[in-house]
Amino acid sequence: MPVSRAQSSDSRIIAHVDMDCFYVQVEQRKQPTLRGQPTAVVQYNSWKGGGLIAVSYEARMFGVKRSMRGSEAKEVCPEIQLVQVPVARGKADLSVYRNAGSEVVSILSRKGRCERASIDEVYLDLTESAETMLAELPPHRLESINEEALKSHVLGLDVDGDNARESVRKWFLKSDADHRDKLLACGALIVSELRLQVLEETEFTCSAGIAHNKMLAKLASGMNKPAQQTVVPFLSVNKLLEPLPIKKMKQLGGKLGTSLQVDLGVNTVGDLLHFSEQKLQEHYGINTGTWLWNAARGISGDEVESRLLPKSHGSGKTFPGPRALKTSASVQKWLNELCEELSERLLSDLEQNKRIAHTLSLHVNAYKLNDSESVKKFPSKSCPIRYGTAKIQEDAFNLFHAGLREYVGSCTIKTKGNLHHGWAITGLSISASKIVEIPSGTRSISKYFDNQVKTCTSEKQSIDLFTQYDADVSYSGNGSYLKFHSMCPQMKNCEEDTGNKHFMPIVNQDKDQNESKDESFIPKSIDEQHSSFSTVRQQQDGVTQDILSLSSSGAELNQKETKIDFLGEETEHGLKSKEQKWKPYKEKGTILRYFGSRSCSLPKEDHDKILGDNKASSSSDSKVMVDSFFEVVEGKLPPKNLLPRTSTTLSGQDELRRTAWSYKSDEIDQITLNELPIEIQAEVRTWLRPHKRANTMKKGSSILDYFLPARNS
Ligand code: TTP
Repeated sequence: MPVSRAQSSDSRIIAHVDMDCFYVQVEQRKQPTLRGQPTAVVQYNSWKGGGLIAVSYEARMFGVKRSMRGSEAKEVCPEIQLVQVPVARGKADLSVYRNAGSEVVSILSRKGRCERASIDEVYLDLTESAETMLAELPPHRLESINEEALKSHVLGLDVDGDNARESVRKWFLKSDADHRDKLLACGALIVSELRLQVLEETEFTCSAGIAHNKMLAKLASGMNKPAQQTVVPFLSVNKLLEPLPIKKMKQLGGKLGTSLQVDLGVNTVGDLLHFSEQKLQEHYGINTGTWLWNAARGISGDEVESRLLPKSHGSGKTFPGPRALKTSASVQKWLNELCEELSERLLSDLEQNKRIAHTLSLHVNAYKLNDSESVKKFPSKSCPIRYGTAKIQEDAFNLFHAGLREYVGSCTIKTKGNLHHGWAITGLSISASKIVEIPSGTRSISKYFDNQVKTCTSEKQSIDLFTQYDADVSYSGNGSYLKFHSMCPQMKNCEEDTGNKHFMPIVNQDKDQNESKDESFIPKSIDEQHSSFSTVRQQQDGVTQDILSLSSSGAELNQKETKIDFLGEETEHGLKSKEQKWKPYKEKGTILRYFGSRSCSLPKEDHDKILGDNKASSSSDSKVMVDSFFEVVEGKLPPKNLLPRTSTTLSGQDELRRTAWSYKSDEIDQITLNELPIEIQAEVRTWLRPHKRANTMKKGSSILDYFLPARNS
């Protein structure tokens, strides 16, 4: 349900920019001979020429539509050029389009707060730039208005048929215009310039809407396409909204819109104006009622979020008709493909943007054989993400089985060999959401040490190490243990499941929006589905259990021990190893040298050599610690004689990791902290501040509950 937000000023200048026939433009840039020709991009599945997913404006003139298949398009437009979407892993590979979208975003973000809303759509908050322009060089003082701006459509403006541009020029130059209109005129000029820059730098055209809020800007951007922009002055809002079919409004395309039509007889936004706020609240609750009342009047307080990167990553595939998946093995095969792609994208997001995702979700479309009347949906499932392809694959498959159990009932899942009983899968989609930036602290600390530790032979390695370290610190169980081991720079090497479970505690976040156009099969509202899986524990200290219950190889894990890593419980082992942990500090004296010693420790070749030689290390303790870090990274256990001496009473890799990479923050000597630059000190203290976490876990709210046998089994 939409939520009414505090209204913000109607003097904001918001733009919505939408690329024109985006995938086609990307393909035309690759093959310039396609420019100006009727062209369409078709899906991977080549049945009947493949389904059209993007259609050029030239092809639209012949009546070609997105709903057609290639062969139908050929019938209405024989000269149409059909380009197949790139393919990888037996499915559409959208990376070229995503990257092209990023190019555009980087240009549009030059003039104001920028929110990437989908693969080819962006919202911009240009209020500040417009105000500056109005104060310094308002449009009426400009010598000329650029041609692109003069092609603007200004809603409500009386245009003189043949001389529309002259009418628009007068609107831009009107010195006694309403303040809001003057700001809009500035916004329109800025957007026209940005669109020209996009064209110049990327060769892509786009269309835009410029208004006082996101809702109106989005409505306007689609009104005049391609390569044009539409301005919505305050006084034209009602004229724009009244005739609009109710389902065309953002957030009213689904159930709520249908309910308005069916229950209240509302077919256009104008119809909605007849209902009082109170009446709407009676029907839909206080928040939604108020939201509807406002929306009908073009009032929306939604802010443009500052986000240049996608909020989630997803990979999906449909299996229509005879291609429906009917065996567990075939589901697993495809899930593996999808997870591999997802994992690669997560890693590149981590490497390029220093961002980590926290929630893995599986969405499935299915039907029951011999039960055509069943309307039960395959439930969507989520769990905390563990990085590494093999782990994501394992968790995704377990989520599938958890969903299947609910969908068909555990009694009917019995399989005989590879044969299933009673279900067919027509769509699979795996997504990663709740993506957060690794807090900037370590990144600037990394930069700091990057400059400081010039003698280091493996500087890059050390920086990576710090970055991962911070990722883990930020979400560690009780906030007082800093850990290095949960994520590793050479994440790819962690993929084989070695029994070293690298857990990612999850954090609560606002609901996400997925990039709905981004995948061949991504259910519309991942978020609704996330929320349907409300029993996923949204608290950090439950993660271990949750994942244990998901992991089919859970036997490899000692739940209690893993918890120690997260919760910082002090076991006998933990206490023993503490002495060892602090030795480098005492010996080296300062945090600076401590970090320096870590970063300068072992280049990878030396490390390999030491392992290869299987010799006891004569290096310092900190060197041993780096050795063990590499072991964890690579999923190998080092020769016993490379283990720190104090850990000989421990066994296995968990002990090794704990010995090497955990220490208690309250033992850090303030004097050593004081040796760091002021800004770094502040950041380090932020890490060290104990995080208070509410105990929000409800009884019966663990993933574990999903894996208990169904009651009726
Ligand atoms: P849209 O912005 O909806 O459409 P478009 O850019 O092709 O055309 P328009 O000029 O009318 O905006 O979608 C952006 C891209 O997303 C589109 O080029 C292809 C892809 N897409 C799909 O793959 N499947 C879909 O169902 C839709 C709607 C889009």
